[in-house]
Amino acid sequence: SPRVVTAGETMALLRSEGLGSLAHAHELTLGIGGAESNLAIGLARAGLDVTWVSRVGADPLGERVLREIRSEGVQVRAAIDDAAPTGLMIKARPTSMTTTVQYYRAGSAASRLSPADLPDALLEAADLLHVGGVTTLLSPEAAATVEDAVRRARAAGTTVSFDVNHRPSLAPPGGVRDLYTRLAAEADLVFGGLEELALIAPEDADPQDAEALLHAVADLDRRPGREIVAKLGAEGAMSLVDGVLTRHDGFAVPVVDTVGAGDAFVAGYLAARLTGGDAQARLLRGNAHGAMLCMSPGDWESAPRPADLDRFLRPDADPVH
Ligand code: KDG
Repeated sequence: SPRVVTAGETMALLRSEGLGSLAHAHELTLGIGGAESNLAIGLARAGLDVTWVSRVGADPLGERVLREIRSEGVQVRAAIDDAAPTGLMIKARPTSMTTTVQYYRAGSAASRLSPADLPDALLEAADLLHVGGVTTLLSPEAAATVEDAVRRARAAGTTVSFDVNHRPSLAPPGGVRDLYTRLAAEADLVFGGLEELALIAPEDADPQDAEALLHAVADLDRRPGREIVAKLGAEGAMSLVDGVLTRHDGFAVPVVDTVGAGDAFVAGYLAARLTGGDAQARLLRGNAHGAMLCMSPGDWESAPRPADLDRFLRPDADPVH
């Protein structure tokens, strides 16, 4: 099956199950989360061959991160860094309608990701490299790692996928427009929400106009076959490929937690693309993976296997299997 490589930070994740401020929570549940490993797990469950590159601290949380990701069938190429800790993230639900995320990741092991962490020949042998904006915000070295990975992949003819996946709270004072625009121009696939696409479109672009944004991002580099995909949340998604616009409505589901849905969308989209699905099939599968992720609290745990996806898409079919 096609080989995918991705790189990024995965943190230990503490989540309060109850409602209310962390100032009064008594219990937290321990898990893990990270945009690129969320995606890698989604692809592994879809049956694809996927490698995740990272760095964790020489600590029990790092051990937890690596064990969980490995146990999902993702190939892990992670350095264990004894000079920096594994990052941490805390998710709380102050009210039934709000989720907050707090990071303890400055100076983390993964923020020390460097171009030398990308194993020789790995990108060259892959079919697709996936990177995201958040990694570029961890440190200048992590940003250089992403740029180097993209350069190496392109030189080898490996398809490059870029999810803008911006985190305003981590953005440097100088802004991100130049770096994101450069990565988007080099990428064969670009994913983003409307506000994220507006970050890489010309500054006068209307952030409400999905179609105009898709065209603006496509115009960053006009080589044929580039796919620009707008993630529209509950509304579904829209793609522009060689001037052809395709749209697919989202699935209406009861939402528990949207964190991780964007990563699940990209995993579904890429899984369909790598297994020969057309533009409609890619958007449909992206939407389905995203919707399924929203129905339970974890950032990746409800990523579907093919049988789960089948049951979701055909809820009236015989449940016995
Ligand atoms: O996209 C989901 C992610 O937000 C989460 O799992 C952790 O990578 C993460 C981040 O930086 O927020």
